[in-house]
Amino acid sequence: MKKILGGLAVVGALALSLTGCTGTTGGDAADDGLITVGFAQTGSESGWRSANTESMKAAFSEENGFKLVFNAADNKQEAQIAAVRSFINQGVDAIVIAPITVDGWDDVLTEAKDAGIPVILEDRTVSASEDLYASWVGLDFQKEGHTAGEWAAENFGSEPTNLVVLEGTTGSSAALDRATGFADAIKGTSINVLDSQTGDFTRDGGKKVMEGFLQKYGSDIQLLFAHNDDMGLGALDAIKAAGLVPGQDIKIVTIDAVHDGMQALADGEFNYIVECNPILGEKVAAVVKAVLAGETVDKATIVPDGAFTQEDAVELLPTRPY
Ligand code: GZL
Repeated sequence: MKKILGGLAVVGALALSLTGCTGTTGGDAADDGLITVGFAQTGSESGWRSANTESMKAAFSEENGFKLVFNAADNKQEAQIAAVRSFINQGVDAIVIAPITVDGWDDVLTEAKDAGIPVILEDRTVSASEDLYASWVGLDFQKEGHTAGEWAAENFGSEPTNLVVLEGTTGSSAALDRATGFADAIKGTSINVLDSQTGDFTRDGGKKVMEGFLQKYGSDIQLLFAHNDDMGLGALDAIKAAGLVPGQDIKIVTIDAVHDGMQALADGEFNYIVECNPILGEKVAAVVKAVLAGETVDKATIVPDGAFTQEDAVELLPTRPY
């Protein structure tokens, strides 16, 4: 009897795998009717990242038809690539990646393609060929940088002004494109870039690099551009420790508009913030479902951003969603 049951078990498994009900690769729903999605997040480096993760987990819920396998890579690309390989081996139905850096993705994206698992990028993007991913839901980082640079040019471009820059994660599309946009906007003005270094998008990184800038340039620094709020918030500690008043002695422009950044703006410690919307979950989930349904999707979906003054922050802070 045992032998026959074993035989029946083999036939059963064969039938299941042929009907694609085993959650195998190729976009079939898992046994429980849910779409299994592996999400490779960068890590938890900033307030923006926390809001983005919260948005993604809310959208990729069981109520919405998903089983989410989540990994945060501690801002290390090799860990993020390992997570994607693990998703491929698990035979998920789709993979979502918030790629830490633009380069280094061709091999693992090719492996996902060969396994028949579609990849959707969210937030940042990659330099790999577009045929290696189904779609990207993100933001116009170059425009964000340009908007910050236009504010700097309009307010400080006519007089010699010394600027320092806290760059985001080296090699990330957000840092690369924000730097390009900002530089374009201040070209031909009297703004002089004293120094520019990465703070890796973290508060601690921003504080440490700003401490170094202050030791080197002291009160010669008149303007700070931080690629995200968190590095700007870390810089506040360094500026105050140096006996200077942020927002007055050193004017500060940042990008993101997360709650703590908008609070610093309302308090007069930041002078201008360009928004970078982290609430991408619903759009990404809709793209995943469309791709798995075989629908044609746009290669890129860009979510719009705003920009805020100190007066805007006082008015908007009470009702901001993140
Ligand atoms: C931008 C995102 C950046 C944020 C940072 O879309 O990739 O990474 O600006 C975050 O706060 O760490």
